[in-house]
Amino acid sequence: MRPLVIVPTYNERGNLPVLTAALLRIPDAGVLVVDDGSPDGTGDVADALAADSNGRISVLHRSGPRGLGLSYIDGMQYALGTDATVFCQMDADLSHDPRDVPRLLAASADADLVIGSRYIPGGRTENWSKHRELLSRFANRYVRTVTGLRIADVTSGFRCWRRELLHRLPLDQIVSNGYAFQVELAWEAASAGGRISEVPITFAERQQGASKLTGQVMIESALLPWRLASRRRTQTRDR
Ligand SMILES: Nc1nc2c(ncn2[C@@H]2O[C@H](COP(=O)(O)OP(=O)(O)O)[C@@H](O)[C@H]2O)c(=O)[nH]1
Ligand SMILES: [Mg+2]
Repeated sequence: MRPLVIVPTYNERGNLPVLTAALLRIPDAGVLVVDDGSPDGTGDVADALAADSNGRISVLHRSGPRGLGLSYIDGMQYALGTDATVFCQMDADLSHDPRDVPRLLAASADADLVIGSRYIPGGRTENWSKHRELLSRFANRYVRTVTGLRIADVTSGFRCWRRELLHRLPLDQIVSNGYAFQVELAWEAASAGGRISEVPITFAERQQGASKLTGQVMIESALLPWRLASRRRTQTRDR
């Protein structure tokens, strides 16, 4: 198995070196940093880490419109051009514990998409405000109700994909630019008949830097499930 961990960054210069050091301890793992021209110089930090990594870290510097979804699409397209067999995705801010990656990778032996889940038994969040946790739980329930997806943590950004599934997904047709991307790609994975499993994780709130969750991102996330539901109706009609 050759895993490649895709890490989107925007202003994560303090967190990134800690994360990559931990990821490089995983045998044969590569890291792809997708930086959106971070004003704090995360891109330069990433380049320095890459130069010192024996080729295990690569960096994609994006320009143009920034966004988590846009970064993941570029990163996944780049990743599919490498010889990696499994692709993981995780936040750079250490909310996702790099020591959990081997557990997700092991689960990918039996699943095309493994999701690190806060909302199955054994999973939890740490140091999150009550408000943030309620928002996240509500968002998950809302997405499940509108789309019919049966995933407990459908907004989680900690995932591992088998190449066979990821390369079949219509990455060039994804409409979400922001966090809604996670929901849209899970939906595409289920539509493609992918086997999806969840493993419990502890999500710890970041200690350094700031969250980029904005009002605009939340509006996109609120509307996307309805777009997905109507996409399903169109697909059913066309069949
Ligand atoms: N490349 C890129 N990364 C982003 C963008 N927005 C957020 N991120 C990264 O996505 C991950 C999750 O973002 P974060 O702000 O921590 O969201 P939160 O955990 O939901 O509060 C972190 O690694 C961020 O640096 C963006 O516009 N572009
Ligand atoms: Mg975060």
